[in-house]
Amino acid sequence: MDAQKPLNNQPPSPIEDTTDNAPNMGGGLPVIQYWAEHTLSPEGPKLWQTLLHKSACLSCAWGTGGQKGGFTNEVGETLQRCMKSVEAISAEIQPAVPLSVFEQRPLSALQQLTSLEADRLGRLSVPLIHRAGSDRYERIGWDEIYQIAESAFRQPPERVASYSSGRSSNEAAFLLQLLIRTLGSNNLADCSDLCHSPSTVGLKQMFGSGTSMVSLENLKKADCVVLIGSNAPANHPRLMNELIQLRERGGKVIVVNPVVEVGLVKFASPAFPIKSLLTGSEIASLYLQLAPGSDVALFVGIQKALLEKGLVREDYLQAHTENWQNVLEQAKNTNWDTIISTCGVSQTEIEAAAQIIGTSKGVVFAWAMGITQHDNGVDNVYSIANTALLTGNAGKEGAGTMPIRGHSNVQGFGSMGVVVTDRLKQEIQEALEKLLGRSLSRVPGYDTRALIEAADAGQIDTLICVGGNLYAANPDSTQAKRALGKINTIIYLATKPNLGHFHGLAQQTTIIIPVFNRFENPHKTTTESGNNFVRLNDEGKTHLTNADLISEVEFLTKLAQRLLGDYPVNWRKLQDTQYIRQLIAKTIPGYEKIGTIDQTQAEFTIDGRIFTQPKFATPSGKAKMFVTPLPQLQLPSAADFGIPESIPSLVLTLMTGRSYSQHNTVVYKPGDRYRGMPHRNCILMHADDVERAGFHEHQQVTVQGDAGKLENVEIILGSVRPGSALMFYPEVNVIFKARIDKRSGTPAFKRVPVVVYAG
Ligand SMILES: Nc1nc2c(c(=O)[nH]1)N[C@H]1C(S)=C(S)[C@@H](COP(=O)(O)OP(=O)(O)OC[C@H]3O[C@@H](n4cnc5c(=O)[nH]c(N)nc54)[C@H](O)[C@@H]3O)O[C@H]1N2
Ligand SMILES: Nc1nc2c(c(=O)[nH]1)N[C@H]1C(S)=C(S)[C@@H](COP(=O)(O)OP(=O)(O)OC[C@H]3O[C@@H](n4cnc5c(=O)[nH]c(N)nc54)[C@H](O)[C@@H]3O)O[C@H]1N2
Ligand code: SF4
Ligand SMILES: [Mo]
Repeated sequence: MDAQKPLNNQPPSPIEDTTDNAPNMGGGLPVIQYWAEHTLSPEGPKLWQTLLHKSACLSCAWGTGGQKGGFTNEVGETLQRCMKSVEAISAEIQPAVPLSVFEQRPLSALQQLTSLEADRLGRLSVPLIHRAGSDRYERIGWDEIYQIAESAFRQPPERVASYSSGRSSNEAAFLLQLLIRTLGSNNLADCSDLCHSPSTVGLKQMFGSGTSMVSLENLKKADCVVLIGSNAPANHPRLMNELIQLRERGGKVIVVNPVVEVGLVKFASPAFPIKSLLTGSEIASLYLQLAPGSDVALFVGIQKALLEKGLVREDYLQAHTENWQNVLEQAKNTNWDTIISTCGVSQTEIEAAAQIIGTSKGVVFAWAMGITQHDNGVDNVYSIANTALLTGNAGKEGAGTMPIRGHSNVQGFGSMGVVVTDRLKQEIQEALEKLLGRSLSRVPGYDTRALIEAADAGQIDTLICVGGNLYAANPDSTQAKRALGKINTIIYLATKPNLGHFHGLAQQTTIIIPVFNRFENPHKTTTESGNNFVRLNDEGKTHLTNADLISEVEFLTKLAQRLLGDYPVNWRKLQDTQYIRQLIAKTIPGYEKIGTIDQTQAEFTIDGRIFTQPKFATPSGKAKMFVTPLPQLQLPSAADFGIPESIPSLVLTLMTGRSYSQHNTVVYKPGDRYRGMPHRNCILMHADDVERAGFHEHQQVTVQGDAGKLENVEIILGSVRPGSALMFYPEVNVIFKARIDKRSGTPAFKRVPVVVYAG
């Protein structure tokens, strides 16, 4: 089916969309214009220097860059840096925030800043402290920092915690978990808890390995990609090159998304100036615009269609999987009406998808937040992987399951063991116990949501945040602020100021420690891409003059040494990061080659992750399949939100996510031109819904969830599925609490019930 033709009962594709000035394809000349503006500007030389620096791109986990040069991917193809990389670097090469900003502005003034304004203050360049009773941050010296930090961490282990975000290195991540675990705590919350945790949990149970089983090399051999719940044109732009090339070699792309993202219909890639840049390349061969949260129903439908068409590979299932009979039973017994009414996609379209999947030679199933950020996130992952297995598309070249990871080193953090107890690999646990000469604590530990709840209950004394923005990344910003405010001491390690530093203040002491970023660290570091490829990042230097920065590795080792002396390692020696790499080689399965990377400079694919044979890392070697109950997607009524019938209103399923120009909680530009949303306080709605409620485009409405409301929100018409809407985080996080997926701890950011009303 043609993606550009309107689908059954569905809104027209954005090609016909009349939204003011919205482009009719992703990428294209605006990207080149952005490149040109930035690389030719006064910051240009520094920007080029950084782009050419041998280190992995800061932005997403696609993992461009590294030893083969700043523009190279892991199979050696050049011209692979996208403008998101430039965006991220531009933010890091800003001048320092003048000290006067902190000395002269009370926190009440800094709290008025938007995310964009906070980021534009510049780079953090000196350590700062906020003491209870004071109305502002002030400069602090290192001796006092270490004294405060040391006494803050000398608390009962269950009352100390860390949070981390995947921009830092493997080396910092390894040290962080070693420090926290040696102290006897398992409270290692990480941004992945809010992100791909359902993928890790689900895939680990099914295949014995929680990451992508597809290498970039293998993706290039696929003839079909099913791209589910991902806005790759904005968030993983280099993946688009792979999709363009796949279409060119005759392959098919099936997109599954409640929003028709313009760049998934057509994308103009600067990497192919002649064939793609001006006219754009068609991406989706089939666009399935399902209801948010209904992916399990869609995939059970695809399984049913496969069964009915005789396209299920029973020989494969028999030989290489467990529990397949029950999965097939479920597909057989779930009737079409239930499937269609749940996901809202027609049987014809589901059958068309099944036909493509069942007859392609190699299918890669790739997904992002549209799949994981649901209260049945793990089921979503199972249902996709079940579909891969039913068609024999796991454990062979050019096929498999591929979670598209977020932050540039978020996967490295997981590999290094920055996870709560029940998600820690057995091998790492054993290696750490050997190193420590004792057992690790078996207390479960707090993941990110549990950490906020524990803090809110007054159960946390000390928190160290290695990057990130714990305050703004969480649902229910009011609760997040209150919870952080009950912690005695919070230590933030950060490169740039963000909302969390101003709103996430501890009860007694908040310290901000300015750190080097990846291309400035005085030592080599490593990172791991979402494709399981380990990058080596060269040492560098900062452009900041008179700055008092520290590396994350130096701070963590010094703190650890004060707290633990020489136990269980000589922490001071670890300031030379090659010793950390040697320790990693001995502790982390698949990472053996990192032990010699300083000598060989050889970047490598982690062993045991890429499956090109149907022999998986489970005890039996077989993939384990799981039955996936269909979700119940009822919405509350307006009355449940306390809105009387007399007020025109509409209850919708709100998806919350990123605009085109933001990196997570950090906004680079207010609008999203590809979705025609001119500023942050917009709601993207379908014309039918707007008409049904008696609203009109550009009207200002109130959007209310179960934790608060946003007023004067402008209605923008767009190609969202009727009954659903889209808004941007972090601003929207103030209005909802979010249900949590019990198995992974991940909040349902993509299915937030809200009521929209006039006034
Ligand atoms: N430029 C840039 N790059 C980034 C980031 C960034 O903020 N900016 N963030 C990084 C991080 S940490 C992450 S996790 C990734 C995020 O990358 P994505 O996952 O692509 O980002 P989101 O904006 O969360 O949007 C996901 C998509 O899911 C769709 N969706 C929503 N609900 C559903 C659903 O129920 N089912 C399906 N099938 N689809 C749904 C939305 O319409 C949207 O297109 O990007 C990484 N890269
Ligand atoms: N409503 C809603 N909420 C969401 C999501 C959603 O889709 N919808 N997505 C969730 C997802 S997928 C994620 S991953 C989280 C993101 O949550 P986080 O990872 O906690 O947030 P970021 O905005 O990525 O953190 C940005 C900050 O990291 C710091 N930083 C940058 N580089 C470095 C570095 O090299 N070292 C150190 N120490 N600090 C550095 C800077 O100070 C910067 O301000 O948000 C989650 N929240
Ligand atoms: S795709 Fe991701 S890793 Fe590659 S250059 Fe763009 S932002 Fe960086
Ligand atoms: Mo993420």
